[in-house]
Amino acid sequence: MNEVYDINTKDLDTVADILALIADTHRVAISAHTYPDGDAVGSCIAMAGFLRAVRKDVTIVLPKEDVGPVRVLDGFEGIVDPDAFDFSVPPDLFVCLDCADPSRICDARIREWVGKIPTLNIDHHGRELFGTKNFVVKDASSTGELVYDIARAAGWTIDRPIAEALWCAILTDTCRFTTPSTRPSTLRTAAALAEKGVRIAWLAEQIYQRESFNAFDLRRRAINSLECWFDGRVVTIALSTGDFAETGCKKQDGETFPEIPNSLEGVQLAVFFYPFPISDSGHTRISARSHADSPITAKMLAAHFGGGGHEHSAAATPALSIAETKRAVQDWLATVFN
Ligand SMILES: [Mn+2]
Repeated sequence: MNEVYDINTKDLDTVADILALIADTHRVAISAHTYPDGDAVGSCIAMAGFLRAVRKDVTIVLPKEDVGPVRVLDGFEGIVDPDAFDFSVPPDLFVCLDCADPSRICDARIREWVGKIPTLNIDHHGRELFGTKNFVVKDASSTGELVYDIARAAGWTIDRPIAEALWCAILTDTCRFTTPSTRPSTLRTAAALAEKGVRIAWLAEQIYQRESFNAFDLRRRAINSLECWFDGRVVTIALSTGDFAETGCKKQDGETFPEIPNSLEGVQLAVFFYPFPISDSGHTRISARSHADSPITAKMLAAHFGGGGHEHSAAATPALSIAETKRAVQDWLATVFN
């Protein structure tokens, strides 16, 4: 088993517990967080593949239009949008993936299942154990790695589409195997998946080398917005509702933009401000990344503004305009960085 588990075992139900929960069910719904990223979508597709192989009637329920380039995965087409799902017939089991807490679940109607129908919660944020059974490992690289560990312990068969879904989950959540959460176990998992025939170069090209010219225009605006605070220890970028509207871009087009300020020399804390939802200039997303030498981690900043996430990658959404949010963040950081 994964070597990160020994420091997190208190959060873990066993795979035997999980299999017992699954055994009594037939109609399974799988879902994940709002604006599902590569880890959310890949984990859902893999879990669906595993459960279908053991003859469950499985539906993945996710807002498809909010999904970015991982839509190239086999199995994406079969995903059902919440508006097309028949909520009058609840599933026997809800598998909730990559959600720190129920408020992160992508649809209010799905959120209502928690506490009402058997729920399996698999996640690596670790804020809340809201499932009937929980497989929550706070420091794991990705939910995809946890789904792999369950599958391996359960003896489930990994075919190429499942391997590619898990590969994308791990690849994207580790920023291509570079985050501090990337452990030897992560790479062993990746190697095991590669042996199932993952099209590594093709997937990388689809995910990282297919930026539209509109998205590139948005990136250019983000770069132009760059500000250095506190001698460059904090670097920010910001996009407005107008930037998204004028370029015809969606939220997912800016998914990797925190890397823009985060990649500069000497940066300790990088922050990307944008309207959230992108049409609402009254709410601002603070998407933060931090380095080990930062006196304020991304998680501390997010927590101060009512959000959460991982230690060095976290977010919050205060009900403030971008200008107000920037001022509030700068004022709060000044107490530490000045
Ligand atoms: Mn994740």
